Amino acid sequence: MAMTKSEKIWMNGQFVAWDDAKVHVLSHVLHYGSSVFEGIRCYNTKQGPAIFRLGEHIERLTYSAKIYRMKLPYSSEQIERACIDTVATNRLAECYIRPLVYRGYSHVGVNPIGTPIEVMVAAYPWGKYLGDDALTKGVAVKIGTWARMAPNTLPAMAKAGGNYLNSQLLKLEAVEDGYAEAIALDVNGYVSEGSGENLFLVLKGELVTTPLHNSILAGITRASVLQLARELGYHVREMVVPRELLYVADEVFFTGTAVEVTPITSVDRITVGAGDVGPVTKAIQQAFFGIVHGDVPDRHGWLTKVTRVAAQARA
Ligand code: PPE
Repeated sequence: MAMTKSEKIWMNGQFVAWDDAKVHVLSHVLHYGSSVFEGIRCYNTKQGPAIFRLGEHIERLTYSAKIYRMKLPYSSEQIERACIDTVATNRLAECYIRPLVYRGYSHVGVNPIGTPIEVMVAAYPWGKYLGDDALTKGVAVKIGTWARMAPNTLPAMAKAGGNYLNSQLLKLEAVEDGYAEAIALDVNGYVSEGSGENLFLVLKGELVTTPLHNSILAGITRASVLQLARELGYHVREMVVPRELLYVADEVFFTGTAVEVTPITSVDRITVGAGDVGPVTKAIQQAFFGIVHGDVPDRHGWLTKVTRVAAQARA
């Protein structure tokens, strides 16, 4: 599953060739997981490439950095520019954008004080997160045996590299056991989220998602889906979810930048609802893809157009 390369990566204010975007092996981040990052999608709309909710993603990046006391050497506006320019310079249309802020090379030792804060932005094509058929056919998931991190251990609100060790344990177990993904419970046994996705349930026509205090990432797709669902006239609710509610829900689906809106057709081999893509999930998918693909007007101002000419002048 090698990734598709693009030409250039933005590294600390400059574009470098993809193969030259390297760090020292004694960089703090490699030893202690000291990074914060984002995942953003750019879609090819009729009006050209457009980045989904760029401002909100970079805002979350600044929150993640703040939580870990990392002083960003660039303004939010400069990092947003770097994202736009990276898409433009690589002449990409549909792609995934990965900004990463990390503690670089100066000394080894847990104490991070004095490590340089480095920033990179890469953009590259990335297909469907859970397989080509996932969006139309749905996926089978299990409840992972690893819990999400407890409150006051690793902050779930920060999208930090180290958090993804927990995600990797969940993912490896799921794949090994023949599932597309794992859903994690929190330390109290309530439903949290997937290894890299937020979770929604449909209960008798009402849309439910787990709240921030169940160790979830405050997903930007989650917020968008909550808003779109309200606009479609659904009752929406953030609610603590016991595991067994997943088994008896009418529909269950994942949301996330990578996963988009992906239906879940079974949990622990128990069929969810009718075992296919439910009507509410379909309606949400339609509303979401309508906007990101530019087929309906961008009434919320969620899309940032990538204009090649302006970006190339800066590159
Ligand atoms: N929870 C987790 C733990 C998570 O990693 C993501 C995004 C979400 C929820 C959804 O958040 P949002 O993208 O803002 O709607 N996961 C990113 C990383 C995936 C990866 O494998 O890398 C993503 O979807 O880009």
